[in-house]
Amino acid sequence: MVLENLGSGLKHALRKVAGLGVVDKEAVESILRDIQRSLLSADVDVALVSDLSKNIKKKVLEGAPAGMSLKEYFIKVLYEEAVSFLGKEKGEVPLKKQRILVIGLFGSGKSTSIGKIAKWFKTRGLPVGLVACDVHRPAAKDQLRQLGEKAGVPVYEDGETAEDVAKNALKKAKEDVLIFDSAGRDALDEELAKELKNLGKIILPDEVLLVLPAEIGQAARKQSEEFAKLVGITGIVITKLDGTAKGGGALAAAAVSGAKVKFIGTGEKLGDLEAYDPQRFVSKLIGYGDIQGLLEKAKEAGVEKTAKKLLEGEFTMETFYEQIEGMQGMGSLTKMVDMIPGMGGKLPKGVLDIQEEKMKKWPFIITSMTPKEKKEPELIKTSRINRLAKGSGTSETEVRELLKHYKQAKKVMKLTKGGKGLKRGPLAQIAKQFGMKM
Ligand SMILES: Nc1nc2c(ncn2[C@@H]2O[C@H](COP(=O)(O)OP(=O)(O)OP(=O)(O)O)[C@@H](O)[C@H]2O)c(=O)[nH]1
Ligand SMILES: [Mg+2]
Repeated sequence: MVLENLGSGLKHALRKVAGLGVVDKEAVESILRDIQRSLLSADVDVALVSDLSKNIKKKVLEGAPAGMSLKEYFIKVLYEEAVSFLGKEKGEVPLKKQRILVIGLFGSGKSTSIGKIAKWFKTRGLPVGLVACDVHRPAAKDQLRQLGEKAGVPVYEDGETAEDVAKNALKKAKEDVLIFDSAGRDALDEELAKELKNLGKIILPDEVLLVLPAEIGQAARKQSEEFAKLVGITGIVITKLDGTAKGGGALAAAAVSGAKVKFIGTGEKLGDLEAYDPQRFVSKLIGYGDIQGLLEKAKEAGVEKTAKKLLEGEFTMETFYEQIEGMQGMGSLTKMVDMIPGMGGKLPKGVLDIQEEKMKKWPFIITSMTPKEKKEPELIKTSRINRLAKGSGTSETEVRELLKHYKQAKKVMKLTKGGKGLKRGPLAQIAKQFGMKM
């Protein structure tokens, strides 16, 4: 199993969150300690672990956006931070005509990966050719020939030097995707850098993929940065993720090195290769269904955008409108209150019903406003109030009430810009604004 330890560590943490009674500072810290332990045992750099914990803690303690319980938000933050930690973006592999040069130190898995990548492109309908530019080790050409046979693709190997092999192949080969093997070394010394640069000048590769074995853990960062500086790389292949507990460290290190991981190798067979997508990877690692369901719930409410704006301190009638909409999207205000820890059941029923009835008309009033009025509701005075009431089929009193609530909300948001703590966070303030207590 790939990254078994890290996967079970994260799963354990998520289960713990789900089972929490109250999400307070202590609970958050205790769960973060568990996560730190499992990251450190996966050889993740201590500084990265510390940054990750700080990020998660900050986000969770700022409070959940409207429409989400804090527990759900905690899970969402854990998931998103894990994705960003292990790679942020997907390493796109275009399905087009291209030349790929594969480089890396001794035994990192270059040749094996080339066989796998050949199969990967072939299965997707592109003709592939392999070029045996490792001329240092006598058995290297034999190995590549065997890999080519297994993958069902031709191998070009004529020539004494690596440069000659490349030149001959470029003259002869007609395949869309050409993958060039190269010789490994114990270290990235000047000799290797020179050879790879020369090879690069002849091949003019679209991609230079650096192969790193997962067992080097956090050293992946340094190696990737050195290769990037000396010879230039366009992406990384992490191999042998099946055979080490240090894979998490290698992926996290690659993610901060600035180069994207394009493929991961998860075994010795030709099929043991995946185009790397951190989101899919983490989802698989911790159980796809749970996370997806949660994220969809968050999306439905459309609260993410609003929450962000609120946290940035931007507050207009539009933001206010999105808040109201987000709440109605979640069903009803009553339901939302039930989801907020510490709030459920605490309110006399009637209070909420009235608020909800009133709120239902607000979107009509707001949509009758001009863009300028939405941006600066302060402009809305007597004659405009009359117009808005008529335009939205409401009364002037109802328009005034909306404006009053908007003003109060804006005041609260200003006071709590970057609001701290659960009880004073934006969600609590919004709740208070609608007559609820936290
Ligand atoms: N378990 C596992 N083994 C792998 C993986 N990728 C490569 N290997 C093994 O690692 C060893 C070295 O692989 P090669 O492909 O020969 O490595 P190389 O970088 O071409 O080596 P040199 O050409 O000698 O520098 C072989 O025994 C492979 O079977 C992987 O993803 N998982
Ligand atoms: Mg090799």
